[in-house]
Parts: sequence; C-alpha cells; structure tokens
Amino acid sequence: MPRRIEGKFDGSGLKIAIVASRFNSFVVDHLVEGALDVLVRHGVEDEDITVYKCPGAWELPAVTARVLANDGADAVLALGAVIRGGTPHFEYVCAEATKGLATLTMDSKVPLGFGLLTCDTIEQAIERSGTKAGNLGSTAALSALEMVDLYRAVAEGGRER
Ligand code: INI
Repeated sequence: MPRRIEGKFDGSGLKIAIVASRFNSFVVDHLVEGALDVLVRHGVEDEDITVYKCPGAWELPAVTARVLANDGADAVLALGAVIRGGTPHFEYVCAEATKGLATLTMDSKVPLGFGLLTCDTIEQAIERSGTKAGNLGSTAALSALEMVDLYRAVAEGGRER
C-alpha cells in the first residue's frame, strides 16, 4: 500500500493573515466573509486573524510580501477581484497580480491562499463570491489550512503523524 500524506483541516492555534483589496469591494467583502467563516469554524480564534486592506489587486503582491516578512502568520490569504472593463487594463492587473502572488508562493515558508477572482463580467464575480459558484475566499481559506498541515508533514520527512 502506498503511504498517503494529506493535510488536515485544523485551525486551532494558528495565526492567519488576510490581505484583501478594496477595489470591487462589493465582491471582495464577501470573499473576506467567506474566508473568516471557514477559518473560525475550523478553530482559528478571532484574535488570531488580521485583515490587511490595500487599494486594488495590483497592490496585493507587494502588501502580501511585506505581511509574509513581518506578520508571523502561519498562512496568508490574498483576496481580490479583477473584473474586465473596456480596455486592456484588466489583462495587466491580472497578469502582474497573479504572477506576483505565484512567485511569493514558491518562495514562502508558509502557505499563501490564492483568492483572486479574475472575471469577464460582474455576474461571474458575484457567482464566485458566495452565490451559485461558491466562494473563492472560503476555498482559499480551506486550502490554506490544509497546506499548513501538509507543509508540516513534508517538513517532517513525510512521516505519518
Ligand atoms: N483593481 C482591482 O482590484 N480590480 C479591478 O478590476 C481593477 N480594474 O479593473 O481596474 C483594479 N484596478 C486598480 C489597480 O489594482 C490598482 O489599485 C490601481 O491601478 C492603483 O495602483
């Protein structure tokens, strides 16, 4: 039988930081609420969660980098929403925000939950922030909890715990 090493979803004792952008806040606020709901229901204490707000998705990587360096969180979630407009602006914001966060993920010792919506329409963003297509904030939070435990298991050489 192969050994299977998977992360568990236990937030007790964990310190979590959320970096959320304010642009399209009518969507992002729901991502933050979804993330908080998952964290608290998995045992993270309210006082162990810090929410940092930044202007837009463009700023997410730079703020997240500083939070990773200074907050001491066991996991960081980056939440935002980029919605296509009439110019190529959307493409640049999406590309740089996702690239920046992907680079941080690879370099970080702690997991970084990716909760950045990149949508063609406002309807798509609403669907993915707590209505019929789920809530990407909740997904990012749940994945981060799993990854905290998985990183610890891997750091222990993949030993069963
Ligand atoms: N920021 C977003 O988070 N979402 C968007 O949809 C968006 N659009 O489309 O313009 C957006 N732009 C702002 C950008 O992230 C920066 O905050 C701004 O350019 C100031 O640096």
